[in-house]
Amino acid sequence: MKKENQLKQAYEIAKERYAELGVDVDSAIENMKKISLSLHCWQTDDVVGFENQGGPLTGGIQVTGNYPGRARNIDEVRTDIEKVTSLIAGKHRLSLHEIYGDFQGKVVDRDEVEPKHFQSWMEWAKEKELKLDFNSTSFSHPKSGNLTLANPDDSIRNFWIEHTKRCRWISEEMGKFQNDPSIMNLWIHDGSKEVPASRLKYRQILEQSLDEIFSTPYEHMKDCIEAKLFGIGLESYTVGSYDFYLGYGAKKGKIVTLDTGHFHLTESVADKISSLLLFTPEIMLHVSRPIRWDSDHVVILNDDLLDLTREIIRSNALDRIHVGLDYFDATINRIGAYVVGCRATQKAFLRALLEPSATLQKYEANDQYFERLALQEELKSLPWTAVWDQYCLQNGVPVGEDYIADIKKYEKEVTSKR
Ligand code: RNT
Ligand code: ZN
Repeated sequence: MKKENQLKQAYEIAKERYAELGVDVDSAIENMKKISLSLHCWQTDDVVGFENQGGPLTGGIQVTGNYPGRARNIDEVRTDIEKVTSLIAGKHRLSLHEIYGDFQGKVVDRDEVEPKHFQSWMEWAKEKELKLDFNSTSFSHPKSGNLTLANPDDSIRNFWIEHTKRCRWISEEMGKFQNDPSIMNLWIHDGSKEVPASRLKYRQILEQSLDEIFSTPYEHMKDCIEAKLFGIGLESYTVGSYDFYLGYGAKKGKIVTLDTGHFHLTESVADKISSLLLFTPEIMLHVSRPIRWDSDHVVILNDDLLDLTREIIRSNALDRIHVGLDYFDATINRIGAYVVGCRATQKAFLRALLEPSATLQKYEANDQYFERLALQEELKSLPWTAVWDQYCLQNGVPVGEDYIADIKKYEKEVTSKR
């Protein structure tokens, strides 16, 4: 109780301090309700999935580490996700990859998958008040190779077209079932280790494949397309580059996914938000943390993340943004990895919501550049942590570092026994 009173006092002081700058702290907390995180199911099990013919992870992505406690079956993934959501405020979503289907021990190839393989997921998600998003899976399969939808060999290309079409159908059924559009992300690793003789050829094939895939209109799902800089073993050329998908998305009205790990390290992903908002319908984010390359480190509260969330809030774009997470760390407690990344993302949004953006924009319009710089600098040391604590308290989730003990307990009782 004493601690709660202290937090309350700290919050009241913070509220007054922010009010001096014209910021309504209660409405910032209220606005946090608009931010649902789409949790990436693959942090629970190192992107392995439950396909009975599934081979090792391929496709230019890699998970490092072998910390004990990986989820080995659907029930374990679900229990882990339930644990994660109990430690983060708000209502969230779960993003499933096709390889996480409930195949009931049968071998279901990627061109045979159907909505029924996700029925139990839909029912479970409904019970847990989670909405589902979806992803086609073109990696970790005998037909993955270096080229899938951009493959000149029609038998392979058609296999992946069929897979992706079915995934859209599944996503549509999820959307219908949950009465809320399911967001389907399409990412393929297609590329080559050495410089190809024709860069154009494979991009033309990919464009045709996408046109075919998207030819069926749906109402309860939304398509998004994710670019990448390079994959491991495919360093010289990526068919689905950012230019490719940006052009495709702008021309055909598709959502472009921005994975924060998929750009040159000095490139600002935050800077892309305002351009995408002008030329594409909505934006899907894969919040990640690259260290020297697309290493998928656990998301932390760093400047890149703060810049990104600030851009979204400054553009007043919350209703056009989908916030997915995408990282996989198997070197530490996986639930802990999840919770740290989720909470960091929420903190970044809260800090962005606490910005007196009207004042900053007024300074800018009046050429008051010193004032603009000074205020931005001072905002960094305002008592946002008191607001964060209050947000956690109000939502009945652990305050501060209290979740660490909770996760250690879950490790002792659940994951360490796997
Ligand atoms: C890979 C992409 C992609 C994957 C997931 C598993 O570089 O980021 O989003 O991480 O589909
Ligand atoms: Zn991604």
